[in-house]
Amino acid sequence: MRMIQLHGTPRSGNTHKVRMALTFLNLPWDEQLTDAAARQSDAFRAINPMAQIPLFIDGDFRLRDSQAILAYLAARHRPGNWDGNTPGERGEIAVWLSHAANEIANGPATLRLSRQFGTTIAEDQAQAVTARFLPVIEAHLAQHRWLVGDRLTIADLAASPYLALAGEADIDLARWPEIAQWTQRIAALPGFPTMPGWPAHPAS
Ligand SMILES: N[C@@H](CCC(=O)N[C@@H](CS)C(=O)NCC(=O)O)C(=O)O
Repeated sequence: MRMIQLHGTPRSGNTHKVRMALTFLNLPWDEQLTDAAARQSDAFRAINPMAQIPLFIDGDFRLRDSQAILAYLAARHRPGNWDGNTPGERGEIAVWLSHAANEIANGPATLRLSRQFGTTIAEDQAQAVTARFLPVIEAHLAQHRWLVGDRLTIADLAASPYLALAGEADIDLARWPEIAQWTQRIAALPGFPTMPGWPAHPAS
């Protein structure tokens, strides 16, 4: 049987978005460890000119970018339920996918890169983006159990990993209880694939 290939690393939150989706969809896949050196290889650049993970491959079909891969998997396997049943839901999901690729990537995920991987970052800028965004999602989650609608969607899958990993970015989630509870709620879903650094606690 043809097997999905996922290029990633165990500590890549972007890869974990796809790992969660594949697990919840019960789709078998092979994970190809693609560390920094492998990402720079000619062989990998030939299949992903951005030289980034995650990269999703299913036969002749290749897709890069975690948000794009989630959108593809939802459209293919959970249309409506995971990517919005109405134009309004689709728009709201797009807001959170956009936050995942912008504020979350440039805020908490960037802070984590400096703490965990020694990357040189623009610290003030990453702190400012984080300080602007966290109160917005905290207030939203105080009113909503899931980011959009009354169920898990790809908005939750895209936005959650780097917020669950906030401790590794020196962000104290005790200050953000709604975010903390939502990441725990996701971790409590049946079959949730664990990730190093993602605290596993019983969810409310
Ligand atoms: N927009 C991309 C960003 C992917 C990304 O930044 N991946 C990181 C690992 S989590 C990476 O490959 N970094 C190496 C690099 O950018 O050179 C996505 O959401 O998948």
